Amino acid sequence: MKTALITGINGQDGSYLAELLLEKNYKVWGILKRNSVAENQTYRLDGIYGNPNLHLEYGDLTDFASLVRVLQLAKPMEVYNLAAQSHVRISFDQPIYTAQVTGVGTLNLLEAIRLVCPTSRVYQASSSEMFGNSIDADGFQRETTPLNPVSPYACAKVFSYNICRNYRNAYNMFISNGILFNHESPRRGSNFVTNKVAKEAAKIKLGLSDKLSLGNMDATRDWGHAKDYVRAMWMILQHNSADDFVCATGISHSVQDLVNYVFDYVELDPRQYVRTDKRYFRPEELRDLKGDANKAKEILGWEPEITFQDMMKEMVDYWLDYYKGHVKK
Ligand code: NAP
Ligand code: F7E
Repeated sequence: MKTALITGINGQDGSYLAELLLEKNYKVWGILKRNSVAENQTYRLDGIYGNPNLHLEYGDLTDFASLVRVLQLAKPMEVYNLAAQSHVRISFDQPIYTAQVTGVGTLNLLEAIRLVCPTSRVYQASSSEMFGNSIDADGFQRETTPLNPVSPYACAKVFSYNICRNYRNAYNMFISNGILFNHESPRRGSNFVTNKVAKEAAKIKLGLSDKLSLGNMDATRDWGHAKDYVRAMWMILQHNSADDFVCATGISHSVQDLVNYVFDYVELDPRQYVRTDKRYFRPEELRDLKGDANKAKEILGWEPEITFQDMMKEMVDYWLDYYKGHVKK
C-alpha cells in the first residue's frame, strides 16, 4: 500500500487529491492547521472523513517540529505540499505572513523531509502567478518563460520553486514542481473571482441579493477544473524522474467574459447588478495568463477534460442548490 502525506489537505486541491489517492488505495496522511471552529477544518473532507485509510494530524508549515513529528509518524512515499496562504490580494495585506507560510514554510518542509525521509517523492504546488507579466511572443507562458512575480504571494512561490530545484540538485532528492494555472470548483474559496461570481449570481437569481462588486474586469485567466489538476499532481510524482511541468488549458477568458457567461446561464443582465469597487483591485496586477501544457501532455500524457463552461455551470448549480437548502455546507 502506498503512503502519501498532503499538506493543506482541507483546502480545495488537498480535498480532491485525498479523494483521488484513497480511490487509488493509498494510505493518506494530512496536516491540518488548528482552527477554533473544528468543523471548518474538515468540511471539504466530509465525503471521506472516517475512512480508515485517512489520518489527520495537526501541524503547521511554520512549525518545523510539527512537520518532523508528522513525517516520522507517516513515513510517506509521496509528499504533496499544497499548504499556503494562497490568496493573491490578501498577500498584499499580509506580506510577511505570506512569505513565512508560502515561502519559508516550503523550506521547513524540505529540511524536515531531508532529515526524516529523504527518499520521499515531493510535489511542490508552484503557480502561474510566478510568471507575473512575462509572456512569450506567441502569447503563452510555459516552463521556460522568465519568472517576474508581481505580488508578495508570487514572490513567495518563486522562492519555493527555486528552493525545490536547489534541493533536487544539491541533495539528489525527487522534488517536482507543478506550475499550475488557475483551477476552480465548487470547493474554491468564495473570495476567489470564479466562485464569488457563481455564488453572487445564484443569490441574485434567487432574490437574496441585488449587486455584485468586483475589481479588475479586464484581467484574463486560464481557468481549469481542480479535479483535472490534482490528477496532474499525481501523474507528476509517478514519472520516472523529477521535473517541472506547466498544467493549463491553453484557453483564457477575461473576468468580464466570466461574468457574462455566468449571468447568461442564470438568465440575468449583468449590467443591472455588477459594479466595480476599488477594494478589489490589487496594487500591482497580473494582467494575462494563458498556459502551454504541451510538456505535460507529451511526457505525462496529461490533458484537462472539464471545460470552463461545464465547470462554471457546476459551480452556479452548487450555489443555487445551497441557497434553496438542498446542500449542507
Ligand atoms: P486553498 O484552498 O487556499 O488551500 C490552502 C491550504 O493550506 C488549506 O488547507 C489551508 O488550511 C492550508 N494552510 C494555510 N496555511 C497553512 C499553514 N501555515 N500550515 C499548514 N497549512 C496551512 O488553496 P488551493 O486552491 O487548494 O491550492 C493548493 C496549493 O496550490 C496552494 O499552495 C496554492 O498556492 C497553489 N496553487 C493554487 C492554484 C489554484 O488556482 N487553486 C494555482 C496554482 C497554485 P486552512 O484552510 O485551515 O487555512
Ligand atoms: O483573481 C480579478 C483579479 O483571486 C483572478 C490563486 O489560486 O490563481 C489564483 O490567483 C482575477 C485577478 O485568482 C475580483 O484581479 C476581479 O486578475 O480568483 P483570483 P488569482 O489572483 O489569479 C493562481 C494561479 C494562484 O496560484 C493563486 O493561489 O480576477 N478580480 N474582481 C477579482 N479577484 C477576486 N479575488 N475578487 C474580485 O472581486
